[in-house]
Amino acid sequence: MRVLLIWPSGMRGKDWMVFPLGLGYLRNSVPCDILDCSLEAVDNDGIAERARGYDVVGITVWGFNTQNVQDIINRIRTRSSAKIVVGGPSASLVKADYALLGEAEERFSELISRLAASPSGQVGSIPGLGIGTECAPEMPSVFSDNLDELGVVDYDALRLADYHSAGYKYWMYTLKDKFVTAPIMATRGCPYKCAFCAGPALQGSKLRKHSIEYVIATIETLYFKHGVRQISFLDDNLTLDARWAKRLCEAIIQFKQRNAIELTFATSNGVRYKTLDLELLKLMRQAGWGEIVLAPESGSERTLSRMRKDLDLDVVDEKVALVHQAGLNAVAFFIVGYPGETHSDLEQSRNYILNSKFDRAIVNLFNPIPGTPIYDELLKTGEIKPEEVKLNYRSVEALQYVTPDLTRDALRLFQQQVAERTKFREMWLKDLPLAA
Ligand code: B12
Ligand code: SF4
Repeated sequence: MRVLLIWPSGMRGKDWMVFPLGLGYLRNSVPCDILDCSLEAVDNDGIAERARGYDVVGITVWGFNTQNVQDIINRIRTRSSAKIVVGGPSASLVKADYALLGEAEERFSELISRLAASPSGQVGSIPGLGIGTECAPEMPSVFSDNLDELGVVDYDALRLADYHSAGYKYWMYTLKDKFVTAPIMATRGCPYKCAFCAGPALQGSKLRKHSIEYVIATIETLYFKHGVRQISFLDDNLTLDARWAKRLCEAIIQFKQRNAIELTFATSNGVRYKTLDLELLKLMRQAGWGEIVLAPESGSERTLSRMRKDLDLDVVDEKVALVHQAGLNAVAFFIVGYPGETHSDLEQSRNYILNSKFDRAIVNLFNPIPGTPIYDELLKTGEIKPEEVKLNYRSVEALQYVTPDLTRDALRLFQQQVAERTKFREMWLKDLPLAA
């Protein structure tokens, strides 16, 4: 079977790019070509042209590019009889021949084998597989326990060097252009159930980990072969298993000492509070972390409960103090405009942000993300419509959804009032030894 995987246009903005790490794993289980539209200037007709001659075309779908992907699919259909498979966080929102939801390495390989065996496209059932245009498949619930078996990501095949030339930076804003960066995902799965998040649906609720040896080998390749000097762990919860995380930090420290090198790390999606202790934080500092991102998300207990965040705000100050004691900066994520929020909730969040000991707050406007429990809830109540999904986190004007008790003016005012606390301090990581 000739398989083409497409990383569609829309995965790159003015100052951000999403690296196609997922395709790196998929290509380990299914031999394929990759068309990366973030790196190649090709319009949707050009993409359809490139798809000619393939038996299967797979396309990644995220919430913000569903319409674009649908257009690509429609154009491919006019030129080719390839079977079209969609995957990724928002695969269920487009109409293709097959939609394979969630983490997909093993099931994608199974699907390709079955397609090879059945020219008519009768593939039977596979967990999380939707067939045809009308189905809304259920998320699969069981995923591979042995992550190492998914193989080593070939960053050359994903054209990491071209990403660097194109200006790929991830979580580098405090360091400007000092370091060359690359992403790694060391663990998958999250046992929490925050209503605004699609993470657990995509990768399941069980925490699964690569071996420490696997992670160190990847770090080694990134450092020596690709010149990477800062690594971003994309994990939803890198430190959830604190014992494992401590062993990882110790292994990183030894690796750096053995090779007499400098390398910095980030866990930019944040870590949960519960398992953070001083020993772990000090090890992270020693391993090369400069800041820890935490996610209180709101200063209102009522909103936190609606978010199903499972977080006690009293614990937050205690943990921020530990972060500081370990010599790290503390960054905090917040969401404002969450469904059901009132002016009183906003006031509590505002006071919380203004009085907190965080070094910086990142305030995102609430967006209903397809694949999340709150999205389904808002669909059911009729507060949102599925057709148009446009995610944006900073511009109040462009917000698609504003919760009934709030107004755009109130959200704008909130942004102004906390603006001072959201600023970067240029010299934050000044104490970190900088890599050559
Ligand atoms: C890291 C990350 C980012 C990073 C990406 C950095 C990078 N990669 O270089 C950044 C910060 C750029 C980012 C941005 C955003 N992100 Co984000 N991100 C993630 C995160 C944590 C990991 C993504 C990742 O790389 N996973 C690793 C690989 C191995 O997995 P994967 O990509 O999912 O691929 C697997 C499957 O999806 C599937 N698959 C993928 N493609 C295909 C194709 C086919 C054909 C098949 C069969 C299968 C398949 O198989 C792959 C292997 O198992 C996920 C949550 C998560 N746990 O996955 C959220 C997540 C994907 N992000 C999300 C969102 C909403 C965003 C933003 C819109 C938010 C924002 N603040 O702006 C932006 C988008 C960019 C923008 N500004 O508009 C949502 C997506 C929801 C949705 N339905 O689209 C997620 C699920 C988190 C959440 N809050 O729920 N993100
Ligand atoms: S926000 Fe973080 S803790 Fe909550 S469900 Fe998503 S990944 Fe898990």
